[in-house]
Amino acid sequence: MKILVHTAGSDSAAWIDALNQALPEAGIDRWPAARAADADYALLWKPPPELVRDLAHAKAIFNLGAGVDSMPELSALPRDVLLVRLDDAGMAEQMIEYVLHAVIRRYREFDAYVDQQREGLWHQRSRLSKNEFTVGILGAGVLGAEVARAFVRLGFPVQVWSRTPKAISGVTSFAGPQELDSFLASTRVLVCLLPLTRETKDLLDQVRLARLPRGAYLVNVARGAVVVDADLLALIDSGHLEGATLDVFRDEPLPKAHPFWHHPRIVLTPHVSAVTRVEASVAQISAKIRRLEAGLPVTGIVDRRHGY
Ligand code: NDP
Ligand code: OXD
Repeated sequence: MKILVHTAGSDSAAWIDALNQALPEAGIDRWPAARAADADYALLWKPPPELVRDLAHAKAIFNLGAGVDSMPELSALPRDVLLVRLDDAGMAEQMIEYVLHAVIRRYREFDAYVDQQREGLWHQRSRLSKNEFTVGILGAGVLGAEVARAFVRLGFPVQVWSRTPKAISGVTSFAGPQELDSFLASTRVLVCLLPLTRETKDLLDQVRLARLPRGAYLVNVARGAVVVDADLLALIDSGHLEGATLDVFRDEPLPKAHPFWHHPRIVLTPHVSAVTRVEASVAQISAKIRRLEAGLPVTGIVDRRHGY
């Protein structure tokens, strides 16, 4: 069995070592040193189009992340080459930590207390009501559902919006474009965990963001292009939105001149909310390769009609 690895410039040695340990019977090589056309399986992150085109005879391509938006030529890939994304693989726990921090920082008004400290001001602010602090999560898949459960455990009202309805204990489900407006109108902190697809690109524009109640807050940990930057900035500057925590951007690294960098109401991080972990990912992928070799089904297959 031949396995090809391409990690888009980041060091592939750790991946190759972990794969050699997990699948000692396989031949593991880097692209372009090895030919893509000979590979049975490929582990890829941000591959160039010519690499994907040459994998027409592979059994499966494993995307080294949850989002497949950077996988080029999805439509050109033959239907019988499975495209498999990472299911959690250690990312849900990281995502929960990040989003809990961002939401609780806002809910418990830590930034206001930092300002008060700078002014030498001892003032106990009246507590915001948790019952009115509804956390609305766009996307209730592998990561969104886990983040929703974490907020339920802390006693927040939680609602999710997805393509198909969900039954998650303690969570109100909204589904489809027809229910988006009512979901937004009843959300106090909006957490975006949607994949970037034809349908979700630019979804959070002026009209959608303005449906959020005055004082709402945005946490985007999915993909930058789901949000229209200028519309977000205009709504924060007009006072309709309180601010945003952003981990992902339309262009990454975020260009130096982008107004997000120095905006007083925006907290940003460089795409770190949930990073791919080599060991957990190789354990998941190697178990899936063994299942596929045994003719068994695997989870995490990307539905190319929907693009995620
Ligand atoms: P999943 O595919 O498991 O979940 C996607 C969710 O989005 C599903 O609930 C799906 O609905 C919903 N959805 C997709 N399209 C639409 C639509 N048009 N309308 C309404 N709902 C829609 O993905 P994950 O939870 O694993 O990951 C989500 C995203 O998070 C990734 O695609 C990636 O972009 C991002 N990510 C970011 C990371 C970071 O470090 N910043 C790390 C990891 C992931 P349904 O359930 O009905 O199919
Ligand atoms: C992912 C990511 O999609 O790291 O996994 O953004």
